Amino acid sequence: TGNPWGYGKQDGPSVWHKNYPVAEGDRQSPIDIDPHQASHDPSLGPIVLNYDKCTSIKIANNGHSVVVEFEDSDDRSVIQGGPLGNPYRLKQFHFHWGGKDCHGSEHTVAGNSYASELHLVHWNAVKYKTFEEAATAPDGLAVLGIFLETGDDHRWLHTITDVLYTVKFKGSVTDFKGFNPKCLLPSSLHYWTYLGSLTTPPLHESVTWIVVKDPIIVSEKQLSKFRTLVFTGEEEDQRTRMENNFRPPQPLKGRKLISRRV
Ligand code: SG4
Ligand code: ZN
Repeated sequence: TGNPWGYGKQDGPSVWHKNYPVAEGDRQSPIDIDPHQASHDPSLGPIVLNYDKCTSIKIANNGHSVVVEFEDSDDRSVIQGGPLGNPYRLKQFHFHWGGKDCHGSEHTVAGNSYASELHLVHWNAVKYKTFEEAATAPDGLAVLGIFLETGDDHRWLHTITDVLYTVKFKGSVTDFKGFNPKCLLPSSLHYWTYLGSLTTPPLHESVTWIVVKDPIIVSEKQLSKFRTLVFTGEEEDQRTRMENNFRPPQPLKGRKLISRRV
């Protein structure tokens, strides 16, 4: 459907507003998180992840990122608590990353980027019938953001990086069953939360963002495997490496950023 968009000079974040005017809206994401601006809300509870019987189905290259999709016909895998009024179902997770380790995350913290950011996308199946319906509603989606920082090898990320060669090209899909994303989360889930949007077109202002403060550590070698993917399809002559698939921070426009410590 619709208009081609990407992360290049011609089709990147700076021109998205031409086809998607909401790009200049009042609750766009990502943002720069200024920890000193965040108000601490003692009534905000912990995030609870119920991913125990988690059913991943497949991994795919959609031409913008690598996505792991989940069976979401019931409440087997949900996020609840924190700012959320009810459980939200896990639909998929994907990553954003840079061409170099000095950038790649979408959210920044006090102006600093991480090498990559993992997004676990959930939808409000209590209020809405389908993901598509939820994706346009102000309280339709909840995305859990996890920063990736380079250091030692991550014990579980290889489960994903080992299959990336099977989804090198846009449109490729591989079975990926029984993966529980809990293994990719840091031990503490202290977070910042604010109301925002999808960070890619159609940029719907439907996301309750929950950005986890502690990063996970992954090696440069593990991260470099993401850069073996390409944005383009197998038949296309021009191959462009999939990297720098992140949107830069957008204006806060008076929004409140709330922090949850222990
Ligand atoms: C990435 O492009 C994902 O591949 C998309 O997932 C996702 O779209 C998009 O990012 C925006 O999500 O958490 N970064 S974000 O705001 O989840 C949606 C798919 O296209 C609608 C499956
Ligand atoms: Zn994302």
